[in-house]
Amino acid sequence: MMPKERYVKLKEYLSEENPVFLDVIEKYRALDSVAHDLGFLSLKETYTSHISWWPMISILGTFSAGKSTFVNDYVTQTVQQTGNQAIDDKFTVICYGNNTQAVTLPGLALDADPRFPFYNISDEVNKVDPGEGSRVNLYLQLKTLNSPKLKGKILIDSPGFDADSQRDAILRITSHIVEMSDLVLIFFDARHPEPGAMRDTLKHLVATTLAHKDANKVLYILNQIDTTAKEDNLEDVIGSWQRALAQEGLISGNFFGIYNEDAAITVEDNARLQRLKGKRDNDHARILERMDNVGIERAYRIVKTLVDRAKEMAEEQIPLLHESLQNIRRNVWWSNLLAALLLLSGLGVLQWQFHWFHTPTDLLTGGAVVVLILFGVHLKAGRFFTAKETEKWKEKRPDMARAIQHNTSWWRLLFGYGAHWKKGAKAKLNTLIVQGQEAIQQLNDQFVSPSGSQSNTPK
Ligand SMILES: Nc1nc2c(ncn2[C@@H]2O[C@H](COP(=O)(O)OP(=O)(O)OP(=O)(O)O)[C@@H](O)[C@H]2O)c(=O)[nH]1
Ligand SMILES: [Mg+2]
Repeated sequence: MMPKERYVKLKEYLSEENPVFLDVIEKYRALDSVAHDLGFLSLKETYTSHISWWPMISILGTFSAGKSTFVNDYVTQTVQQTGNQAIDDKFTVICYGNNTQAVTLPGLALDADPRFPFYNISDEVNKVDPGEGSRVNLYLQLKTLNSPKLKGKILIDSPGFDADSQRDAILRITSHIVEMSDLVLIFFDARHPEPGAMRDTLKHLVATTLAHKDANKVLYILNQIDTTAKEDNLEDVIGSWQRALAQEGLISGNFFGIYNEDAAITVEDNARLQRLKGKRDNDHARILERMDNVGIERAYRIVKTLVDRAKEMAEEQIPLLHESLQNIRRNVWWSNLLAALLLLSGLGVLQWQFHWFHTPTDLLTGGAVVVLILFGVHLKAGRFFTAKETEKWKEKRPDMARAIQHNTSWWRLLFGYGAHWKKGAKAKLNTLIVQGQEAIQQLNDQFVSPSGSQSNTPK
């Protein structure tokens, strides 16, 4: 899909949801156009395909913690298998579909579809685990399901996380998911009251989420707290779990304790049951509220990503590109100068020894030949130094490599880039940053009541 069609489609999908998006899509378009001009994006690409326009909830956690059971309960259908040994070996993206039966599609469907947050994930996976990207079907699948709960959002269920036996590909996908999600639920399991055995797993999950700027989107959920009924030690278990998290650096956070009523053990003691149920009902309701409001978080994320992208381009990409182009240009000019000196001194020697040039026509012809040769040198040197600089970036930053190629035509290397090149782009980006901040205020006006408390319902 070309960017132009994509803008139209996105507007079509999103305008009903929130009129702010119409504006935001235009801003993405403006950002794309700066990137197209500078060459950071090819004309076929658009930043609108680098983010998830769907509100996205991901469910991560230790194996057999009850992730899939929770998902099934949420969508009120058995879409995922559950069981007491490691069941899931893939990330499953679950979204709404019209079909009466749940349909499972291979990971390739996600990799190739720009509407989903895994577009081109195989490239990402290849970067950390060469060759593994082509086996994306091993890691990902898509399920569509006719559940009203899923309308307008996607859910991701994941394989049980085990830091010891984790492949780079899985780690890469996990951090990609945390990055893209509006809400991340991390499940732990109260059957392991001594989280020591889970230390590495804990460490990794907490590190991945702590590293994230937007920590509020991560909910830490101790699941299966019904199992504490036997020894009646709910507080102890919660306490030791929170201490274990604190040891990994997570001091404050959104902590919850829940269980699934259908999967729970039978609790004979009615007082214990009521206490557990009280905790569960309260925490479960809070989790569901966050899940239901994920559309709001998505709106902020989309605008924030725009602002971050614009800042990155202005503060990082453009200065880097400028420096690279200056390098190339300097080297090309030195080559030109050296070639000119060599040529002129060579001709000087010839004239002195053999008296080649007699008439003005001779001089003119000689001059023309010199200019031609110098032009040839310019082209060759341009190509040589451009290739060298491109090579430097190719692996790390394909966007830089592309932009260098884009900005090194022979005439640009000869006459420079124009004084307005950098200034113009930066001015446009600064406008976008300011407008993005205004859009955030617009969202605040919609979602936040004047008293400052979250009203959570769009006007
Ligand atoms: N007692 C109790 N058992 C639960 C609860 N939730 C799930 N279970 C059981 O725990 C087992 C594992 O549940 P799953 O939902 O498959 O766990 P998962 O996290 O998806 O596991 P993997 O996909 O293998 O990582 C199943 O046998 C569930 O019936 C709960 O709240 N309490
Ligand atoms: Mg599962």
